[in-house]
Amino acid sequence: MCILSLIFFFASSPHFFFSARLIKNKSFYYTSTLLFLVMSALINEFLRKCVVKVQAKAEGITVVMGNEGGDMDSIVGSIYLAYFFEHSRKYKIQNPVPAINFPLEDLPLRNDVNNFLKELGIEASNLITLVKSNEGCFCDINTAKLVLYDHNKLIDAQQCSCNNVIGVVDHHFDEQLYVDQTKDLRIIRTVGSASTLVAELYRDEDMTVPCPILLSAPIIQDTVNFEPAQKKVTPADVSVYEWLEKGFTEKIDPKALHKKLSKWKNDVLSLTVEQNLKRDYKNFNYDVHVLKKKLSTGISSVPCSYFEFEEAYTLDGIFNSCQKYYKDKDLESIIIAFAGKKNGVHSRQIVF
Ligand SMILES: [Mn+2]
Repeated sequence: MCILSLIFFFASSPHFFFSARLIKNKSFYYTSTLLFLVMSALINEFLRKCVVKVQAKAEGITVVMGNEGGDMDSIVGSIYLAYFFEHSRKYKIQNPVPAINFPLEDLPLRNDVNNFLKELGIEASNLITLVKSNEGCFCDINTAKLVLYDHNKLIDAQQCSCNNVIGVVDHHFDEQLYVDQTKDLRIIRTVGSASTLVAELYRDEDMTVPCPILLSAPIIQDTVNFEPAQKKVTPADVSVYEWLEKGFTEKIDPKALHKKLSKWKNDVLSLTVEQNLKRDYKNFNYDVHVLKKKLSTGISSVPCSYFEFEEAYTLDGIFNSCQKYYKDKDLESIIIAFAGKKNGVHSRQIVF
């Protein structure tokens, strides 16, 4: 009935007279958008329920937390892992809620995630955040149990909650931390995407994945569309993707999806300099015994060449923003690593 009324809508709109092909494409687009909305409804409902639990300070909340970088893998995978625990027969995890480990207002820095969630009709305003900001629902990890997802070591600022860790699901190098306390839930394997490990859990319990295209996105992203030359993909990523694909309501070309997500992700010149510094940022602390202090260095990776960056923001603009950023973060130095095309040739540049 919805499709019929949509067709009626197009027939009654002035666009109807343009061309039959356009009409066909448009109604197809809206039909698939509708399907996405239906599929994403389960995720939206789950996220809303989680917000209510956190706000009501429900008993024994278990936070499934993504890492500080918060890429597609961390954000999407933590939602699906929490949703999995909510319905799992095997794992008895109390009140699982997903959470991002960065301020929700920084979500637009992840253009690919932000746009894809929008496209699928997922309400990002219902994401729970572990870092206080003006947006979203804040959750205090001091009073919650924790499942670390897409990382297996708490950041320095969260170390005080290390006794709360009850599980780890991750694809990074195993730091061998919290080993005893995570003996019931410790899944650490080197695969292209941590979302592969999440999808495997659904497969093992024969559980339906809501909106499976969303869980496929980080796997496609992290394995560079399963490209062996990139040395990211493993047989497990391929196999679980093939399983997820069976749940798609329409045929998806992973190559086209990868291209679209990457284009969104690398569209950084529409951000401010400060947003670019924050976007892919890592902090390193070095103990310097002679100075009897820690030296703090920040590294920001920017996916364009320095020339494009300077053209967009001017040298003064970049300098001023860097100065402000490193004062705010209390750094001794900041390094910007650029990777982009210079005269058509891929180049890497480092600016101190
Ligand atoms: Mn990851």
